[in-house]
Amino acid sequence: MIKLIYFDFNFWRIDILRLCLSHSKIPYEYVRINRQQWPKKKKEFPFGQLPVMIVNDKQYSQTHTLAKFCATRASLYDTNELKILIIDQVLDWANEITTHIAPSIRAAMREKNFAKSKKLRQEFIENDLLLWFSYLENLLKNSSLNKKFFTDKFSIADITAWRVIFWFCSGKLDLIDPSFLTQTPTLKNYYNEICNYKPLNKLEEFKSITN
Ligand SMILES: N[C@@H](CCC(=O)N[C@@H](CS)C(=O)NCC(=O)O)C(=O)O
Repeated sequence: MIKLIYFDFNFWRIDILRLCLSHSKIPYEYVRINRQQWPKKKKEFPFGQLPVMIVNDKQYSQTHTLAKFCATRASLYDTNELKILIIDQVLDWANEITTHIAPSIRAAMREKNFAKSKKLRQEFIENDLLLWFSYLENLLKNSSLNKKFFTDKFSIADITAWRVIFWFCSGKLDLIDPSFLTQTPTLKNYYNEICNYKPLNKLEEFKSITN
C-alpha cells in the first residue's frame, strides 16, 4: 500500500497526490505530522522535507517525482511524450509560483515578522502574481484544443492547476484579492469548469480541501 506523509494541514503538494490516487480508487495511507514533531522527524526523511511517499518500505521525495508516480498508477499521466511535456510544465509551474510566494509566507509563519511578510507579499503581487498566472493561461491556450483540460484529457495537470488556483483564490493569502483571476479569463473559465468536474469534486479529498 502507498503511504503518503505530510504536515497536518492541506497543501497542494500533498493534495494532488491524494486526489490523484482517490480519483482512480487506489487505496493509500495518509500520515500527518504536526509542527511539534517536525524537528525530530525532519532528519528521518531523504530531503528533510515533505511530502514523502513510502512504497515497499522505501521512502521517496520531491513533489514532481511523487506526482508522476501516483499519476501513472492512476492513469492520470500520459504515454505520449508531447503530452508529458505539457503535464510536466504544469507541475513545474506549481513549484515555481510556490517558490515565488514562499518568502512572504516564511517571514510570517517562521520569523513572525509581519511587516517583512507584507512587503514581500506586495512585491510578489506586483512582480509575479499576474505574470505567473498568465504563463499558465498561455500554456493552457497553446496546449489544449477545447480549453477544458490541459491535454484535452483529464490528468494530474488539471488536478495540480486546479489545486494551486484554488489556493490563490481561497482568500487565505493576505493581500491577494481572488478577483485577480478575472485578468486571465480563459484560465478562470477553465478553473470554474474543473470545480464542477464531477469525477473530481465528488471525492472526499476534494470536499475536505474546499470546505
Ligand atoms: N522540493 C520539495 C519541496 C518540498 C517543501 O518545500 N516542503 C516543505 C513544506 S511545503 C517542507 O517540508 N518544509 C519544512 C522544512 O523544510 O523543514 C518538493 O518538491 O517536494
